[in-house]
Amino acid sequence: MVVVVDATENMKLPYYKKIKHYGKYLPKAGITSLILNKGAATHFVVYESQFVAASTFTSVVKWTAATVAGLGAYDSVSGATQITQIAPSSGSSTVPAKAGELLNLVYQITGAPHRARSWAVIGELPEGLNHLNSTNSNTDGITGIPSEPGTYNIKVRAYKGSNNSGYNYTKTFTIEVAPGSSPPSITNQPQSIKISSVDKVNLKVSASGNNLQYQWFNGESGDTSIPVPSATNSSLEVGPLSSDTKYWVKITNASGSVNSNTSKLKIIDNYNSWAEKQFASNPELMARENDSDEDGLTNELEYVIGSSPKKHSIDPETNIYLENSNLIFSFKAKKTDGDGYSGLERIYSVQESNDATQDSWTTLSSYSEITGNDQDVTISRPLSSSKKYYRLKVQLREKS
Ligand SMILES: [Ca+2]
Ligand SMILES: [Ca+2]
Repeated sequence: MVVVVDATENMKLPYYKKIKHYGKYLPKAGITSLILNKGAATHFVVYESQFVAASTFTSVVKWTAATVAGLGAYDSVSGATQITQIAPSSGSSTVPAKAGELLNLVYQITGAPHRARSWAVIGELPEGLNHLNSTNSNTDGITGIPSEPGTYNIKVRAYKGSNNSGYNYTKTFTIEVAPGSSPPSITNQPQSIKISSVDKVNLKVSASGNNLQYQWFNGESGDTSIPVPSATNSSLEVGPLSSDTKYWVKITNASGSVNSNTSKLKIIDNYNSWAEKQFASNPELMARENDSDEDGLTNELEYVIGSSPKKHSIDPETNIYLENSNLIFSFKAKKTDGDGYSGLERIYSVQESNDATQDSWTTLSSYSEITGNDQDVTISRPLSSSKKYYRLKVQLREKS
């Protein structure tokens, strides 16, 4: 059933009215809006403009304007039998639609000597769309809110008889469902993490929205000067990295884009990452307690003090001697440098004891936590009559 309500003539018009005639009334009636809406039944209901203004279907209002503009073209349809799209794209065999937005596809058969008694849709409709399935009407439609973007070819068929019987005429329409109008929104940001210089890590981002495209960049979020080549997925494998590195990802779809937070990868090395590099060709020598160069220093100790685990290490820079009744103790506070020390600093403390037992060591307050920067450190202590022991405590720790 086609119900036509005219703004000026209102109910005086014949209740049944072909949409074909509608264009003729349009200028006179001054109706600016035409809505085809799937109501309680499968009626096309045409509202007047005031009603549209109160409607919550803003997308319908947009559609309405296109329909009115297209009515002129529709009126030029002539004698041969054909099925023509009235809305939303008058006269076209392509039907534009958008995921998440209401589509009202209306088409009409013209030129046929008889009223169409029944209609059919052949082919799979996009999810969310329904066939209005008009009866005794030369106008039929498909309505609903498509959810999946894509291109869908369907046939609509008008039958002379009821229940899809008798002479029929078929028209193919291509429904093109464009991505929805929601710009991407990030649900899970890529994390900032600490890794060692031999690690690989997967940065991941999650976002909502249709047809998302990803591009990762180096640097602070928003800085697009250094795109990461071929980094166009929701995850990005990075590493091994030799220094702190920042990444972020831009996510785009047809409706907009969003920038992720900056993911800061802080490189903090450890014994394993140092040993992996030192013993790349002999991984069986990697154990902490190993002393493959037989200099009496375990691998772990060589790592901490900064000597090579592969050659005999002598230390000409640590000295102890007497000078003018003072005990002089000197050493070089070595900087952390090279593979395996990213993000770490070397800290020295000088300790003394009277008997060298385990709990007897105390740190000399002026020589506590000296950060190694390749500087020479000299300690002068007056000789005492009693026995004194000194030791150098060396640690690696995360740079402050
Ligand atoms: Ca050694
Ligand atoms: Ca060594």
